[in-house]
Amino acid sequence: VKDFGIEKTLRNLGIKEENKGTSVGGKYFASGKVIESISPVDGKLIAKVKTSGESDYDKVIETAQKAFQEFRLIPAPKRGEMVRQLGLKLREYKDDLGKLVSYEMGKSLQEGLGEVQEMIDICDFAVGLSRQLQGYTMHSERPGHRMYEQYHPLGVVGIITAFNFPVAVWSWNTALAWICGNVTIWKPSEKTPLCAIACQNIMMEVLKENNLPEGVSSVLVSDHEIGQKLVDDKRVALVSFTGSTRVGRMVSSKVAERFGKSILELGGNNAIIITKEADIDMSIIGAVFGAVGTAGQRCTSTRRLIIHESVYDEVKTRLAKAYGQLKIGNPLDEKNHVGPLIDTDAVNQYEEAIKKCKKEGGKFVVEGGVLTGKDYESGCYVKPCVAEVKNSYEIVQHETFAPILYLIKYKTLEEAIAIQNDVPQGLSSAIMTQNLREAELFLSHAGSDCGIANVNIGTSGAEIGGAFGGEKETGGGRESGSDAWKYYMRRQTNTINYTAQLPLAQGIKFDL
Ligand code: UN1
Repeated sequence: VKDFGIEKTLRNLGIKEENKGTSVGGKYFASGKVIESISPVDGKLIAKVKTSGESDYDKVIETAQKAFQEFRLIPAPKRGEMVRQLGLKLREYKDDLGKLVSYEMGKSLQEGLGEVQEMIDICDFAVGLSRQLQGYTMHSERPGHRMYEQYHPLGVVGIITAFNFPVAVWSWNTALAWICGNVTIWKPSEKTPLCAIACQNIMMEVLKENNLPEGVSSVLVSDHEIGQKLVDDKRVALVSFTGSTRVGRMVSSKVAERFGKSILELGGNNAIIITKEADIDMSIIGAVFGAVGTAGQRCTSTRRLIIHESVYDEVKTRLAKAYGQLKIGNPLDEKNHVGPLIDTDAVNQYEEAIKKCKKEGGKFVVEGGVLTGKDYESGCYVKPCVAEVKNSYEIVQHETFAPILYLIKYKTLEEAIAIQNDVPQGLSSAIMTQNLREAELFLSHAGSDCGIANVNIGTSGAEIGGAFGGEKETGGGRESGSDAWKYYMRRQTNTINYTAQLPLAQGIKFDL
């Protein structure tokens, strides 16, 4: 069996046989239980991690708070310089980190490298932004007065991330949080702790080389009880949470209860509408990549195809043919298109969803199933499948993190848009059409209700330059590009009187 150079990759990234899961700057704490990181690729133990315990938590928060006192005074463009250096390091470590992502999480090497590329891109974006944290100036109604607004850092930012993008989501949050003057504490998914440790090791080099306070970047590998502490902790000004709608609902209300801020990136139920005027070749590529890329474990994965009746049979036949050509196997081997699911729990959920779909009346055009035997020893490899369904099925309304694609037929575009919107989630959406009227209607206020709406592109693979996030049960948060940085700062309006009089606003007279 080829080992794809994993040993060397782990060494290069500073991953040991047993790692300490909490690191604040150069200090390590690990009084919690030991967890094992098992690769879904081959079912082998990659390394162990000693997690953080209760007693570590306060040390992390206190160090972070102390670091904030210092870090907020560093000019934003200088903080940008720190992020620039992280971007340079990520370029150096790209191959290793991409490989670790692929091996620990199971996505294809191409996609692992793509994820690291997203990290590099957001660093570049944040460097420029560090000179553009701009507020408005306004004209005061009072003579000799000046009004303007400015943005200040929040303090400690907590980042809770999911297994499916085990490195990129950290960097979308940290690159912005840092240039804005915040310090960060990352609670990664327990399913991908080594990716987090590798990122922290890289960031540590940057902090050391620049003599920056430890506590600017912390990692807290721990169970969900410690994650819950971050959510409840008044000292954590902003909680950025990526994960399920179920947990997100809890995070949202807990943080709101203490008047903290939150950014929520929750589930999606993303559809592509394929109209009668679609380029079918493009539609097939977009749909198949959207549905089977990352084994259907992106929050932007394509879950539903809403297809015009006149092209429905053609799309169905061609999809089945394309699925027949998919190669499933070790994601580090570039000849394979589809890697494993994250773990056997995910496999159970996949099987459960197929069962439910059949029970509700779904007809499978491409059958699913769990793969066994040589090269599939981890038990995490499944067949991407396609079913004809009604949008109203309970299982179709629900996000299953697996490569299951649902086909739905429509007659009018208005009906297609209504179907597309008729789910609880609102992350990503797309239309395949060469007709301007169809495209514009889809993008209009009467069109898609999602945070992302694309034309002639699939639902996944958003660029970092745009704001990323969605509506409804997706949580409403925005990360990454555009003006998402504003979430990481507090706004202050300043009015300055440079006269010797004190006129009051609204014309109020108050003479003593
Ligand atoms: C996610 O699945 O959590 O748009 C994020 C995409 C990627 C990000 C996905 N850039 O598919």
